[in-house]
Amino acid sequence: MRIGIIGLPQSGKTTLFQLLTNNPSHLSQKPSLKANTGIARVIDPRVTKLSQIFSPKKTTYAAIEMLDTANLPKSQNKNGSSLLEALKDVDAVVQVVRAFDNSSAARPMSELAEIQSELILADWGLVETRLGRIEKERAKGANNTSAKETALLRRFKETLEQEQPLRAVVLTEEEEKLIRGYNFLTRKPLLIAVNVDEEQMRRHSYPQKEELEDWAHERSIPVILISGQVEREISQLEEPDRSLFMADLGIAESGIERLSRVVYAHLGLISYFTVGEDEVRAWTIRQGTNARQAAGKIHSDLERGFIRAEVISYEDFITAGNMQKAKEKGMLRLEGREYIVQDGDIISIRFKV
Ligand SMILES: Nc1nc2c(ncn2[C@@H]2O[C@H](COP(=O)(O)OP(=O)(O)O)[C@@H](O)[C@H]2O)c(=O)[nH]1
Ligand SMILES: [Mg+2]
Repeated sequence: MRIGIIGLPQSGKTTLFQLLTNNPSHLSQKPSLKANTGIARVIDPRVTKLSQIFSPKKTTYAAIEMLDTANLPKSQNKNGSSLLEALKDVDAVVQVVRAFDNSSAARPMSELAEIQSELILADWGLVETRLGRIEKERAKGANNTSAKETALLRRFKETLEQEQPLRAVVLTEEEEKLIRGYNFLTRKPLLIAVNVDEEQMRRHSYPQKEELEDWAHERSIPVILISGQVEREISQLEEPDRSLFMADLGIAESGIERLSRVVYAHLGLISYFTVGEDEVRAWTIRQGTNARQAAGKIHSDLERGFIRAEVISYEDFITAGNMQKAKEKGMLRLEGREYIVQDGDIISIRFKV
């Protein structure tokens, strides 16, 4: 899982990136021209709780690879190729927009629209180049792009020329396969993180809020409020001060937790857990994954030699208190390879190789 953070210079991308990846390096005051990648732990309170119960040697939270895109100079960015290159293999895009005010008045909706137009332009450039190449090939009598693909690219071109993202185009599974290799930016799932200050967080309000929310709602794009400044303070506090500060702001979880939760929901991802004295660990899978495929996440041997999965839901386990009691209460189920793994399942795989 790889997520690209985009946004205008000074919107708070690097701040968010460093908070997510726990990067202790000095938070830069200057716009950076280079891209950074790092690993963000998915803070799941269930993993924390399981770790308290099992006291394992190792606790492993799920991880998301984050990419902090550089502030590309406009000249380099004209045809969008650098942006395309940078975001080619991300699974989703988070756009940070600045609502907090430092020098000039913040205009988050305008920022959002500006960057989204750039993405549309980048995809348009890609389609245009590809169609041009197809034309050339055709002129030479050596056309090896299918009529279906060509028609689809033309349809995409029209969509983009109407300033619509490719996400708006409904595709069949076959069409989806045809264009997978292009990695179009405006087909990737998008999330918006509005970077607010403490006061805006408290009031749940910021400039252009209604406009931005309507825009996002029409497109089924999630919007989350985040505050670089507040997150920094939260991350530096110890319990119980941390909880008190968050309660005072009227928030139940940190922006980092909120962001991971929304990313998971929006991308159709869930977690299952493995537990024991050695390790308590979260595994990320797509909704609808069966037990055998889920076992393959851990090791291919477990998928190949899969016999059964011993399953208990997180809630049942917490109710029971420990595995022995859960067993006595008949809460542990034996499931076959076709069992669809549920979010929060605690699983032990029986296998033979
Ligand atoms: N007041 C305030 N300043 C912030 C917040 N988030 C980031 N900043 C500051 O805004 C500036 C730009 O942030 P940065 O993360 O470098 O933006 P980038 O150019 O998008 O990577 C830095 O000086 C940050 O310290 C916030 O929530 N509130
Ligand atoms: Mg930056």
